Amino acid sequence: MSRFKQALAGTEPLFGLWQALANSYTAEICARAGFDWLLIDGEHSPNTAQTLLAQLQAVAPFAVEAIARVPLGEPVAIKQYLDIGFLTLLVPMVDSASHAQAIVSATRFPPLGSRGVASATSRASGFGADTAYLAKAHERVTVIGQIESVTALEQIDSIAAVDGIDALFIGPADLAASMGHLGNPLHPDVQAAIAHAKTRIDAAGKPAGIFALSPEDARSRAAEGFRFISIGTDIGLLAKGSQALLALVRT
Ligand code: 3PY
Ligand code: MG
Repeated sequence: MSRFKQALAGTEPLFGLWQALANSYTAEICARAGFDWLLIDGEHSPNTAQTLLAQLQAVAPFAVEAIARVPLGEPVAIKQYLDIGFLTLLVPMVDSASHAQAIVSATRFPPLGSRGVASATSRASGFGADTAYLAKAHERVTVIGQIESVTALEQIDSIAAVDGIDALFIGPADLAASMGHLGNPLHPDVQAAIAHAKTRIDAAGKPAGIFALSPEDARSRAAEGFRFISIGTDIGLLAKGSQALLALVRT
């Protein structure tokens, strides 16, 4: 079983930090802080395969799970992210069971799925040194789907039931937008939808994750039983920290 799946099966909530700076230096600093996981964002941040790889290498010495968010749930990105060595993928905008099945298929080599084969040339296989890689790769991968639209909410039971979708992560920003509350994830209707989604994910017996909107929100989400919770972003820390420092000096 993958490391992250094992951690999700434990009892302590796993706290993570969003990496949106697309930078290996800052990823290394954040890895040192002791988070359970870092989310390296290929959807909204200015990442390339090279910057993703550099961040993965920078955090490798630390006991932190490097989760990569692919730009979209399609095979080319999934293949490339797995080949460079990410073991855990967060896939945005998963709206149907058939999409979820296609995503899982893209993470497995035939006959289990449809992932294209690179073995001796992939970092994931230790550049060929790991001779068990092709046979074992699917056991090491964790696939997390994002629930972040009205359509996904309607389909949540069938999405959660897909074998190989290991966990589901609620994206409050896109969910709010999809519900007509752009920029207002704290709207009571969005909060109610999140609570409903959590009960459905629980009913499927899968771990639920969420992007918390503040430290207080993160603590409440942990108390509600969310298993993995993003508690901030690298950009937020830098922006707030730099503003606060200047405010201390410039009166
Ligand atoms: C969202 O809130 O839409 C995200 O994708 C991140 O949580
Ligand atoms: Mg989103």
